[in-house]
Amino acid sequence: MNTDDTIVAISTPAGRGGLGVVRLSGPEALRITKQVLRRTTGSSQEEADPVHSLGLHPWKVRYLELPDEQGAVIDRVLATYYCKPHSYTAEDVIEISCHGSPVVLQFLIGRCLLAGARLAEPGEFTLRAFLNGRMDLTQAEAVRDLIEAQTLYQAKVAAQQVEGAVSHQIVPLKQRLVDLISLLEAGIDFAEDDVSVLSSAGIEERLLPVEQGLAQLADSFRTGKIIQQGLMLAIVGRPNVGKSSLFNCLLQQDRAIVTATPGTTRDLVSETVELGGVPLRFVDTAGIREAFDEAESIGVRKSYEAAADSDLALLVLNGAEDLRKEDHDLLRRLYALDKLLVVLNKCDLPLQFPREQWQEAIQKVILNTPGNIPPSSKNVPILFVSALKQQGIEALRETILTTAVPTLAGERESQFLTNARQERLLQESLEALAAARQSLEANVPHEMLLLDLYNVLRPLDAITGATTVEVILSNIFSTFCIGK
Ligand SMILES: Nc1nc2c(ncn2[C@@H]2O[C@H](COP(=O)(O)OP(=O)(O)OP(=O)(O)O)[C@@H](O)[C@H]2O)c(=O)[nH]1
Ligand SMILES: [Mg+2]
Repeated sequence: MNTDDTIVAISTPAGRGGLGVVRLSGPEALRITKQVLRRTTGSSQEEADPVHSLGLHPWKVRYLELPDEQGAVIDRVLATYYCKPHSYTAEDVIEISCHGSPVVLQFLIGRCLLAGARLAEPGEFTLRAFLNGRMDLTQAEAVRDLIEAQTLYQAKVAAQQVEGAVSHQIVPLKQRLVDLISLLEAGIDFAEDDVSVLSSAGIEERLLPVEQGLAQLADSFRTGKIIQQGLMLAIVGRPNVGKSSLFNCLLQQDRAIVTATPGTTRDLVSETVELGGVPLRFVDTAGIREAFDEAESIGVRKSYEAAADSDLALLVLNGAEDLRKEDHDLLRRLYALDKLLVVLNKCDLPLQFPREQWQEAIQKVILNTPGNIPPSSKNVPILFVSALKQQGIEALRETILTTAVPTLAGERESQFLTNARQERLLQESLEALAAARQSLEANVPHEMLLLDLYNVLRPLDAITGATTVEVILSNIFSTFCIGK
């Protein structure tokens, strides 16, 4: 793809609106604009400056006309000139705000193409910004995340990354690594000079903060991924305990059918809501029991699958009845999967046991499970609610968030890694770092160790941008007094 020419595109979404914006970027942006727009009729023509014949000055908005081939006015527009290099793409950029009519916008695009512009490829404005050094890859990727954000929280995290939050964490670590590489390279290249050779302990000491920093950032992806992709929560339990009622309550809409007949819900019903900035997909499921017919038995199988696929399962129990065999079974299974949150429903009715006894009874079922349950296990959270009376729902929402996204409350947004590509590269870098450590322990020559360290560096380069040989060379020469 040519990146020296001038590109044009409609920057606002397809369809009709109050405004529609056409954007031009490239060396010919100004000339093309002069060819397609003109001063408003009746405006003073005194300013005969040939360069600014439209009166377009950097950073100024200009009221202009878009005429057709015969000179008739199609639209009156506002044009803004962003002079290079201080524009989004670091090229000359002109933004033309028209009225948001698709035919007008298409006409303007057609005129720009005739005047020598080329239609921009998807993402090309941001690609040019990247190629021209206006932003690094993490920032360019965050622009896409910002545009695609579905919650305000996602937008906030993305906006911080557009500002370079990810790079700000990676670049200093990379710098330490490059410094270490430079030291080792210098030790090899200038062995006969008095450059001191690093000891293994010295190398180890320099690697450690890099490893810790990278590992911490990679870990933050667990939370970042939740912010980006949201969570899936399955609502499971035996028939008639109030799963669909609870589902409707959490969504604040009458989405699933509720009846007094056990076995009402047959299929999975799912809906997404936002909670604390995190998109949560709740899935209502068929009540689990020995099925009466084929449809129900398929429904029950789907319930188990939903529980297995979920990030957290809300096990609904009927507080007005004793625990049954199905409850025992679900408690054990979900606890073993580490996905269990118990919701004791129908608390508006007289409870079968007082609240403390419920805790004990449930804990007993879980601990009586032979096998892999650790004895030190903490109490399972139990929420007492009434889906019918909408009681205890707010506390349930809070518990869902703190259980499923434990790190969210404490961390600053900028510390999250939300991008899967970046996380994979960080893991690659960490693997190479582990290999470097092994080489160090095996006392391999520094030439060999350097190969490992370059393997640590390469994935980081792919995240933020390349470290060239010149950078390492100039680093060597600027930080050491080689003497000759
Ligand atoms: N008293 C009381 N009744 C409730 C409560 N929640 C649900 N119910 C009633 O319990 C019955 C079953 O409710 P559903 O929400 O359909 O139960 P379900 O678990 O989805 O049932 P299935 O889809 O058959 O598995 C209905 O008559 C509800 O009105 C509650 O908190 N208190
Ligand atoms: Mg139901």
